[in-house]
Amino acid sequence: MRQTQTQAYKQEQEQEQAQAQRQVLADLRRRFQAARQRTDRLFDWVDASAYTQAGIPLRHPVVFYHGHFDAFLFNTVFKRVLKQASFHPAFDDLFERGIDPASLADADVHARSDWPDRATVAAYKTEVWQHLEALFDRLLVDDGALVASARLPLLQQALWMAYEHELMHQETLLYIIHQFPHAHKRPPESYTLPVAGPVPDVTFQPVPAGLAMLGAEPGDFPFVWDNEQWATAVAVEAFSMQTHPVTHAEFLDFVTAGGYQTPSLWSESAWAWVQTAGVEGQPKTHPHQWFQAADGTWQLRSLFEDLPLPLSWPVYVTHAEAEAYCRFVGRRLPTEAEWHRAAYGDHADWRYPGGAVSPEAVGGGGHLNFTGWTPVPVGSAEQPANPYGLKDMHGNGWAWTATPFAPLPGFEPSPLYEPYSQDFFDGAHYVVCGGSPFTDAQLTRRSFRNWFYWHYPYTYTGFRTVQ
Ligand code: AVJ
Ligand code: FE
Repeated sequence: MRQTQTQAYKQEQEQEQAQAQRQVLADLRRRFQAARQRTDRLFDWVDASAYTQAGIPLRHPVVFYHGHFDAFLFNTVFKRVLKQASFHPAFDDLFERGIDPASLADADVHARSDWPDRATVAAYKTEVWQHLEALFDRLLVDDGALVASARLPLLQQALWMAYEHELMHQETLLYIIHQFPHAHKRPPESYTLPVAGPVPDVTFQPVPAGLAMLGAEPGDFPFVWDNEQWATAVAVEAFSMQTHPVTHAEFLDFVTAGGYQTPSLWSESAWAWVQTAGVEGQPKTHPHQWFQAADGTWQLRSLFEDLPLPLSWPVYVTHAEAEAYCRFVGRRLPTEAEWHRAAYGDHADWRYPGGAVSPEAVGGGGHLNFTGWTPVPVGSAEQPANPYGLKDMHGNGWAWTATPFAPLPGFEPSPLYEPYSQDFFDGAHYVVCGGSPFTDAQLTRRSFRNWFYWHYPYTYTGFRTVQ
């Protein structure tokens, strides 16, 4: 009697667990579908001639990214975890990994004239997608054995990984598309003229000494990348942080004061870079997306049109330029821990910006999540709560930190994707925090970490100073 009661209880528990499991999977399926709809729209913005061109000379052409999303999904979920045979091994390989070569000569090694055409890539994508839908059908409807199998946790991790990989590459794709001449792009119907706004005064907010929490505890989120493992408390001294990100107006002072011509403001390697990083290998004299019109006025190459430099928008620059600016004004970049302290204060329980409990709840705060097609005047977007009155901590541009990207204590490369983080623990990549207009809210969970190479000029990354 007792025995059967225990059994019944166990069975009931197992059923409940399976039910909860199915809900997580159903939620993930919805996320995938929404992400895919957005992805399809983004690729529609580029015309046929741009499709086979590299918007960024050191990167693959657009066609690579079109296939990469799906090759990554197929390789990770179906080949690695489910040990399924490939239906197109050549494409799985061709589209497997992006490139990050150091020079144009190295990039030539990867150059090829025989990229498959758009319809062929689209057919491959459709077939991978059918695999994914069939897998979700098995998981959600008719394959109890797979749901109960020991492989489920790894499978679920692989699915999340492919999903977040797609979200990240939506942003990559955006800053690549950004580089194409406007004639090759078609703005979405929702595109509206960018907004202007007042330039705020440069002010600072005190952030008291205390603990910053980096990384996640196991179980905090359904999925974290290897570099978020594991939670680490870092003691931070008191400091003051700039209320808003540095604006175009502030950075223009640096440009007109001769910042790009003053070696003492740059590290030795940054100065060497400035000497050749301009147009056609000339000295660099301004941020990547700026240019001077014939009458000398400063213009911004925005995603879909050129604009007179919007002075109230955040400036996007490399780490080298951000550091030079800091020397110019006698301030410095925050460390990763300082940035976290400033964003979350003593709110140990905040999982997402402003205490939101889910990425959906973040949707209403911060200029994030593809809600617009340009940056906005600093501090003008609806803001998630911040304990110190800081604006645009999340959204309107990633923020450089002074911290080289490095593992947290407890780091292990993920067996699903070993090189993901560890290839970049090289002292030349720096942590960036927050998010840009083209960052999905999913990627704003507290423990998420992003990074870029110190003189990579294309991303939607600015900075704010501390003192
Ligand atoms: C984490 C955004 C720096 O874009 O290079 C995508 C993400 N890695 N595919 C990048 C990534 C491999 C990565 N970042
Ligand atoms: Fe990738």
